[in-house]
Amino acid sequence: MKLRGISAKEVLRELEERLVSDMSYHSGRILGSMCTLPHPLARKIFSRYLEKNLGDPGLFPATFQLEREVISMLGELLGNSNASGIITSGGTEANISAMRIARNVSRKNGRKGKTIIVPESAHASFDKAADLLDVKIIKARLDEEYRVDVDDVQEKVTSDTFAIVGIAGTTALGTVDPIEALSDIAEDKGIYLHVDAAFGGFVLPFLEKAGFRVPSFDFRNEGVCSITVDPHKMGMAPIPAGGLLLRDEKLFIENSFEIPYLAGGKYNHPIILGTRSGATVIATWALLNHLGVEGYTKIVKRCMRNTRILERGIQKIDGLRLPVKPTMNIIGILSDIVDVCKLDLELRKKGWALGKFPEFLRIVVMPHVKKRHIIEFLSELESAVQILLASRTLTSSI
Ligand code: 0PR
Repeated sequence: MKLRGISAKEVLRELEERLVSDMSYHSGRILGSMCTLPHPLARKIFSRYLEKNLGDPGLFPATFQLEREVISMLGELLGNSNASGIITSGGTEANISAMRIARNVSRKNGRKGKTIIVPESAHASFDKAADLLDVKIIKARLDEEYRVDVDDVQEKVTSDTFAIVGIAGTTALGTVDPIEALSDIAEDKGIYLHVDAAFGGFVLPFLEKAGFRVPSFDFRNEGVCSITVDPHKMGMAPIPAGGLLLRDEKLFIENSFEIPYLAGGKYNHPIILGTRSGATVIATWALLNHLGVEGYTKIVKRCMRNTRILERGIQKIDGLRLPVKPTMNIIGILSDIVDVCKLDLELRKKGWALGKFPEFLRIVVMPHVKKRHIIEFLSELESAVQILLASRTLTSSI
């Protein structure tokens, strides 16, 4: 650290220079991210209320009230306006907290609480949860549509199982697990069911409103105990804004940590963080009110239109195919003739940043990805495939 600070102007100038190598959503070249440019209104509000700390909500009772309202709006969106919940730092914290609550519930009921069953497609946050809670994670097979195989889940359930996880919008392909069937298993065996709708929670309800056929995934399934839903993904809220909704408020209260000495008065922390952003909550409240169901439906419809353009474009390129028809604005790219790792490298050379999974590449058609970016991408994707095919022919002819 410098002994004597430099002027604010110099700092800003230096930052501008130093940060040029960061990618920008404006470029349209970030194709593999579930985050996007925050909505302009959210950006404005976020910077106005930076000091609000919901780790000590007694000091900020009005912000705390807005959080209750956000939770109630999200609950209503996800089939239960009485849901309880909290805005978290992201989907990871929400998923870890849900697994902790599930483990505690099972112990309270005199069960062993040793194992969770998640789909093979589950986000890494469940591996983190298992590690932190020191429990075993068992991964259930996927079917040919990349959804969890319910029979495999059923077979893997034992008396040690304390939670089952279903995903509504998988990280890799945006597929939705058969939550109804998982809910039946959970109810039948008395096991906690958590739904990770970190991404899909801000997409599926609006797709439904737009007339798309959407599988049932929310609290309307009786076995669903909690849902992760992240405003900082398709909700267009500033980072950090995840969300954890619980069907039963009692579970929140019973599993929180009492902090008696707070300046605002005693409060029970139900999640991992202590000090946490109130600005993000206020910004989320503002967006839910400003955009409303109609505004979000418009955004989701636009993303889906672009997804279809991308889908058709990929299908026209020889040698490429989709692993599965997109359920939402996430697309996989698979190839039987070129190595997708090499394809990814080729695209990276041209400045495109996609997600890379072992078998396929992933594109998330977020609001910052416009039609013109997709058209440009498709043309460079086709040339990248041709370059790889040409180099393959060259190698095999030597
Ligand atoms: N659940 C699901 C289904 C997710 O896809 C993710 C993150 C999480 C939970 C965890 O959410 P947080 O990252 O908020 O804790 N999915 C994205 C992914 O892994 C996260 C991400 C976002 C990665 C932007 C890259 C990026 O540029 O793809």
